[in-house]
Amino acid sequence: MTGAESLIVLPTYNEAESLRGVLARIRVAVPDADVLIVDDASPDGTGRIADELAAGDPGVRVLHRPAKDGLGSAYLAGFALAAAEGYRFVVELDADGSHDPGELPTMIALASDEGADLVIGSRWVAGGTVVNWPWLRRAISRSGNRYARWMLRSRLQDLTAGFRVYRTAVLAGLDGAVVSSHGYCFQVELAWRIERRGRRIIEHPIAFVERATGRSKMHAGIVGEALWRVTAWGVALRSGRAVPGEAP
Ligand SMILES: Nc1nc2c(ncn2[C@@H]2O[C@H](COP(=O)(O)OP(=O)(O)OP(=O)(O)O)[C@@H](O)[C@H]2O)c(=O)[nH]1
Ligand SMILES: [Mg+2]
Repeated sequence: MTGAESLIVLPTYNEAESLRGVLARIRVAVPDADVLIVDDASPDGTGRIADELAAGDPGVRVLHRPAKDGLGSAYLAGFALAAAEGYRFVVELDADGSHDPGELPTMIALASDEGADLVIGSRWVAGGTVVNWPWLRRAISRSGNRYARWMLRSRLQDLTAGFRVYRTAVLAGLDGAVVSSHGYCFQVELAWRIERRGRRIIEHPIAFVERATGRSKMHAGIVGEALWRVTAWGVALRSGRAVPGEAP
């Protein structure tokens, strides 16, 4: 801990080719922020690279977990550390180069100066875009977001986005007992629960760039998880039953 206000959590699983470049871009964009790499024993040696990077930079730490346990739980571990150490803001950022750290000064300012509790780097608001995605991927993201928005009665355009700045205090109580999804659905669930608590959310337009190296961990199971959970929550909302994880 260096007295920084922001902790950037970088989950990694087999990102050996991109991690150095992403960290270098973070250092240029937000030199004052601290970084926590959460690596799940990546077979490609990402964890070793992370240790090397941390050895040369007092603002970088690595949390090694023994096995792949999903994006959601990696972030929850990072959020817990941010809360325990008193960081004001905690940042979600993919380690595959899809998210431009150059947006972070603006996104953090929206939280610290404009009072947003959550800033979402959004592809689907005016000014946002996706670079190098095939039409199918684009269609899944767009229609999935439209469905979730309608089902969950949300006003957010990009519920699945993984580039975010949270005021650490808004995450209090949103731990593994409440937020139980893993892939995309983790992002949907967290944004939606924060929205339902009446917190201030700003969607900041970003250009999302498809990863140039490594392999996506997206698969049909992740889309399936999101579909059935969003549907179940939407049904609970409409039937007047308590939403799982919320007090009736
Ligand atoms: N620690 C950890 N990191 C993960 C895990 N699964 C994915 N990640 C990381 O989470 C980030 C997002 O994962 P991606 O594979 O890019 O998935 P995605 O962004 O949803 O999908 P694409 O858009 O296809 O790239 C990347 O930095 C991954 O390395 C996991 O189980 N554990
Ligand atoms: Mg990605």
